Amino acid sequence: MDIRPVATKPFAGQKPGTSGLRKKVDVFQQPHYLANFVQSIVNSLPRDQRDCLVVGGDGRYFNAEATQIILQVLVGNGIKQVLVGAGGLLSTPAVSHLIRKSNANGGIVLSASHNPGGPGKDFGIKFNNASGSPAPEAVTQAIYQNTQSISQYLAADLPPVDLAVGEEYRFAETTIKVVDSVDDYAQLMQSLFDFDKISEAIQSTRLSLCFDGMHAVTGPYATRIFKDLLGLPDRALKNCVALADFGGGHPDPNRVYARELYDFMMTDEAPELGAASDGDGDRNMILGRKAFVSPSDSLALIAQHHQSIPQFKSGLVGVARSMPTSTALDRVAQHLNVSCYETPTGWKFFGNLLDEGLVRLCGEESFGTSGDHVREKDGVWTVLCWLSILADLQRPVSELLRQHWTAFGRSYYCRHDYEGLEADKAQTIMDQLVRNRGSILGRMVNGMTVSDVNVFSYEDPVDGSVAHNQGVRVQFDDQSRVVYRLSGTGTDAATLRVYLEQIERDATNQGADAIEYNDVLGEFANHIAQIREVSGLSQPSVKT
Ligand code: VG1
Ligand code: CO
Repeated sequence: MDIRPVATKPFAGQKPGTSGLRKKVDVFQQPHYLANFVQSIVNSLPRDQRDCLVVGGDGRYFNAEATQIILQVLVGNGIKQVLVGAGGLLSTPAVSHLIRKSNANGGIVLSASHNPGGPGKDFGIKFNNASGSPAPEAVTQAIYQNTQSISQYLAADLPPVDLAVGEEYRFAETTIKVVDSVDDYAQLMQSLFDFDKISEAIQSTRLSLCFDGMHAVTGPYATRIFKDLLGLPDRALKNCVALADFGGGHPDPNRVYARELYDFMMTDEAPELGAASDGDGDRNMILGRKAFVSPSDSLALIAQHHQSIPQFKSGLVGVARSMPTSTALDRVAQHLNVSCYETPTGWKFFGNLLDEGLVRLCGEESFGTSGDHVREKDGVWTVLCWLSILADLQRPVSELLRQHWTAFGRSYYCRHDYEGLEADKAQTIMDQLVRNRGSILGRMVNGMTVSDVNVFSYEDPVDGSVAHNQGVRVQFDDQSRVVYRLSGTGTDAATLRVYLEQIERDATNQGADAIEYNDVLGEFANHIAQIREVSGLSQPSVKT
């Protein structure tokens, strides 16, 4: 077997976004494109941090071929050990755990998360550091710089590597070990939750679940954990066979794309809990019987009832949410007397807070929640949190929600996405908002007055790094707000995200639909940002 330097040239635009490098599959399929990026990851690692790397992906189209290319480059570079999930499959939280458990120097995740997969669809790659966290900006920047000056990569002429569980190979300086995709993660979950208690509630029919795997990577995880270990019946699991094109669907667990589950949960026959996960297993949607739990509320309720979750029995210490996520968490944190951090969008910003032990629970409005057991958001873990809460409190989800709103007020929350914008127009909208600050201040809607317009910057309290330009906030005198930011995960045109939050403290007004409740504010948001004038879009493409 030869190891040879391969001459190459930089590709423009290999710049990681909110969560890694995401492009159309055919972009990744170009000769050298993926190898260049992987070599740049290796180059960004100090020489003494090239001992062990984890590799795994969500199984989408091109996952198998990409895994072989990555192995060629890692062997070419003499990485001492590579741990790869069977069939090249690992959920994103499972990669994070495996990195931590095996003291690896980092890991490579192949995923475009909730974006569709298949020919002509999306693919992605990201690097996680030794603590299992998505690489911080300084590292992604170094990787990007490298891609822009690369002239060669090292590749080994490997035969096709059969990624059957238990296989172990030795090529040149490298040992490749193929690990079961689910084992380690399932063991971690068993160590964090009281499986006996949940299982007992299920057997006594006090607790039931319907989980939709959306034909994505969580299928095998859900089957092992919910069916084999907790004893839920087959009918509790829907779409749990992982497919390369996610069954043609959009593996995004929200009311639009997990419609079937949502509709079922709104019927009298629904189980106590409904849940879905995304392409790579880090997102989750939580539903009760006839109750949708917004991701921001799910985070706040997990914090409120953390005593029902064994992992958090010793207390939360601190919690964190991304800036656009609703302030429901802040009110619970205040009540619990723990600190609450506000970070930019993207899980990488939670890494330092978790590593320092400043926070134990984090979440984002985009259907992401997790704790200090890994450094990624974690879909199946969130479902186990809810099963623990329900097994312990024995109250329906709808009642827990109502009780939360009565005690803390309800953040009526929703997000309007304007998709398919030309990049310069999207930027114009953002720039104008800041420029027109003076004329936006003092404007009124729904009896609320705009009291501030500002651009969010974040200084990391641990390493002092600063992230500028993380979205524009329009704040009202009653703590309601509108946030604008541009998506960093798309693969073609720009998406403008408009986040709407209104806080209702009157318990008699807390039963409305959040999307309808925010429609007037959404129109106001379109108007003050001149979205219609600049882009021609008078309505958002998606409301979630
Ligand atoms: C979106 C979400 C963000 C999330 C990111 C990755 O980013 O808004 O909260 O962290 O996706 O999630 P953006 O830049 O498009 O708004 V996943 O499940 O794709 O790893
Ligand atoms: Co995801």
